[in-house]
Amino acid sequence: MALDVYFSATPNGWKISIMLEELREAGVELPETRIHMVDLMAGDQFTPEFTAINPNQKMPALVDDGRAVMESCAILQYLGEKYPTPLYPTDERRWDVLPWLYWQAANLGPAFGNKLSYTRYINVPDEEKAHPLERFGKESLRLVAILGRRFEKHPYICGDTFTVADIAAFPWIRAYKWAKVDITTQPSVVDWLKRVRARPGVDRGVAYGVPEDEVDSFSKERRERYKARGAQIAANENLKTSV
Ligand SMILES: N[C@@H](CCC(=O)N[C@@H](CS)C(=O)NCC(=O)O)C(=O)O
Repeated sequence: MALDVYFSATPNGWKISIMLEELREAGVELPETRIHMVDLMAGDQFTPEFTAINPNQKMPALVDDGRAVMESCAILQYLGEKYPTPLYPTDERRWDVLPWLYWQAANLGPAFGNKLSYTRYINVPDEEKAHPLERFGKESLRLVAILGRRFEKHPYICGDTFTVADIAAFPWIRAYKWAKVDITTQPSVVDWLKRVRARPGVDRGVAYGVPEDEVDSFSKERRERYKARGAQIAANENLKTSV
């Protein structure tokens, strides 16, 4: 019995590493966990072996004793159900949490991801990307304001307890400078970010795949590498030739 996690050091990857560490922090004894680094620049996500695990050809993915699970938020739900802790209520209260997990997958992730991509990776003249930059920038700020309203009422997205909804949102909100989304317009979101970052499980989770001295601030070389990788993924040459 082992958990095989297919991982890269990106916001969607850190959702899973944070979940593993938060489960450990909550006292769960996980089976042997093997982390397989997915080199997105080398195109590992397009290999037949990886496609058999994740037909959508994206990282992260999980294989648990022969059961493959794709989509980061589905993996959070899978692990939450399999290893019950307050991170994911398995009774009726899961309906306080599940909609916010879907909210992250359908709203926050795509808006921040697109804003980041147009800001840093898509190499076209500024006037050609003015519309998507404005669209995804405004949408990201709208979503940050929604979170801001939540944190006026309680410390975490779904109430007084830290859950998988916080785990899903945290790595994207944490990338706000890289995506150039000014979350400081919502001080309660900045406070939440600090509150979540201070958790020992989160601290260990965000360290996966990154040198110790670059966990909270990437070196210039690493930023350049991410930019090159992002530009390559945004250009999607592999996809163009495979359809
Ligand atoms: N909705 C997916 C998104 C996964 C995703 O976009 N992963 C990116 C890295 S953060 C990826 O694998 N990109 C490679 C590619 O697009 O070729 C999830 O939440 O798991």
